[in-house]
Amino acid sequence: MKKIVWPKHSVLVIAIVATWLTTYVGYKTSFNMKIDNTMQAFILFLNPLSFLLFVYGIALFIKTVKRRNIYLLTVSILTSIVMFSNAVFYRFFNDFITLPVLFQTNNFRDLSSSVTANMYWTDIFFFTDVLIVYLATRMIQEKTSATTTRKVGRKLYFIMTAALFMVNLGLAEMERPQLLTRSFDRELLVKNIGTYNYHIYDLFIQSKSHAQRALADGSELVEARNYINANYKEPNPDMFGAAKGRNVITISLESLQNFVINNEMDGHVITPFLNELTKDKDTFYFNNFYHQTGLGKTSDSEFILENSLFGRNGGAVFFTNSGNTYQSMSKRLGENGYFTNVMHANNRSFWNRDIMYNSLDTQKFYDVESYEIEEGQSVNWGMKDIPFFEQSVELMKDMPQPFSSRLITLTNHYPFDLEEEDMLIPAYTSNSNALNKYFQTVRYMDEAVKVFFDKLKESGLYDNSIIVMYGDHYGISENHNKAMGMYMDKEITPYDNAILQKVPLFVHIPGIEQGKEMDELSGQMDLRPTILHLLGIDTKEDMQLGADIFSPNHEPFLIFRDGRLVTDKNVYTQEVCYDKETGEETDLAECEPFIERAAVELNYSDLIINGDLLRFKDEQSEQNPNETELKDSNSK
Ligand code: GP9
Ligand code: MN
Repeated sequence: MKKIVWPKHSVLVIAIVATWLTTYVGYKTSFNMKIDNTMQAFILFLNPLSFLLFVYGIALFIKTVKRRNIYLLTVSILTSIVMFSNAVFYRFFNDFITLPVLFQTNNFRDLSSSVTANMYWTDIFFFTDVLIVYLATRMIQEKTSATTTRKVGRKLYFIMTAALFMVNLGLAEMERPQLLTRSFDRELLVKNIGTYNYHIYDLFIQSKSHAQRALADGSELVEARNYINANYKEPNPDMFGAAKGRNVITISLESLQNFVINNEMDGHVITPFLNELTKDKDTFYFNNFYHQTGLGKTSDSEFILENSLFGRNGGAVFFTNSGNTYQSMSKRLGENGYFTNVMHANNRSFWNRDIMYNSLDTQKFYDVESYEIEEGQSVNWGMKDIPFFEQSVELMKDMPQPFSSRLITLTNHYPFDLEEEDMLIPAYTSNSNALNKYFQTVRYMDEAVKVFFDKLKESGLYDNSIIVMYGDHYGISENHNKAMGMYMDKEITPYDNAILQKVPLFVHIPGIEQGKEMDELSGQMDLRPTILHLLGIDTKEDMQLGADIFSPNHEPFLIFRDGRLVTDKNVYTQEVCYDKETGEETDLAECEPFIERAAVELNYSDLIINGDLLRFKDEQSEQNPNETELKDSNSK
């Protein structure tokens, strides 16, 4: 092919502009980033540039044209892969990729159905720049210049790049003060410093947390312990030990949000069985209870339940800190004579469970190998909930008692696929396929829970058990706001999105006859102390951030992993304080003391986990006779 002669560095300039524009168009089409003003719009446009100038600019040091072209092409491919992967990830998690997630290779294999469901053929667009760079390298012949001008030009180029980066940071700092020091919201980071710089920042943060463990000593534990002790809530004497010695069955209800409870879809009741439980005399139904998970989804909810600590801000703590020492609920139960196990018909390695359960002192994991999955018993992510529950009860019959089993359901998982025979209600009609099908899989899960209760009664285990059921996290992400708005007949605001994170909690204690609907504002962090207290196990010395929901002193204060929060009067989200009653924006001062406290609690949780501080706890309690006494009285 005859090449056209263009000025020096044309290919480099073309490559930078091509990737810059592809990135920007990618931002606008594949991510749902809220832009409030022209300055923010400008920062978003500008933010890929400094990074691209820098990486592509390295080509200026490469002497041969051939090598330089290969380098430019490689950069364009890598940046395209970064954008493409983020887009696919975003569709599912509504978030940008953070490094620890990339190391979750096991998960990615299993997640493949979600990943493929989230890959669109239009994603080929992310590689437009690769094509342009390729054509440019083939078609353009550059003029040459003298070595001296080359050197001067190079210097100037990198000075300008650094200057542009500083301008970008300066504008970002004006828009979001203390962005890099305080903010952990990935969307804000990407909006302000760009995807590429964000990934470098993420790398920095992650290595820092590795260093944190190495640097931690027992001293931070004392501070965290003082805070936790000061916030300890005495159990309600009427409830403490109300289920002493009974089996504990916790059920993680996949993606179940509270809005479906006691609600209808086009005249169809969505959760008839659970609705009955809300009025049942043996059930406490919590209608103001929130999930507190982050990127680790189900695994985060398990982590919170076990430890009453938050998961990690980036990635899943089940992966990043599976080697830590924990003081889990399973451990406490084991010390009190319980056979602790988890039942979940999925691969052992998913969410790194096999490794993490060891650290959590879970004695047995009934994974997919423990189940017989016959023809027609599998859908979507794996075994259907009904046969799963049926077989789980069979397995329970052989367990030593008292046992503690956590059953993790699966059918109501995105993308909410179901076979025709299991569709007990029709689909909804909106622009969101996910929401349309969600009602049907929720309805199926409700049926499965009913089957479980019946089987448990038949097995004779029911009377000597308590059943605690909770939604693990949201099922319908903010990407479906439009369809949700149609269903709820209102426009969904960030305030509504926060409120939509409510998941149902049922505490079913056969024979207690005091059950009622409870509206105490509470969350998953409260599960551990609540359950242990019901069993008559003291938690006063435990490093937990949640509190017993039945405690008369339980505080109405709920913190999300990302720093959003809910109190009895306000909701704080996206740096806006809302009046809880009206959903209208209100004075930030109302939220401020809580924002501060939320930061303190999240920080203690992070310190404990990143520093692996609980490994120092036993050493310290040896010097603390109080703790030893408690352990003794518990084991009696
Ligand atoms: C997988 C199941 C679902 O085993 O727990 O995980 P999720 O994607 O909901 O976190
Ligand atoms: Mn889940």
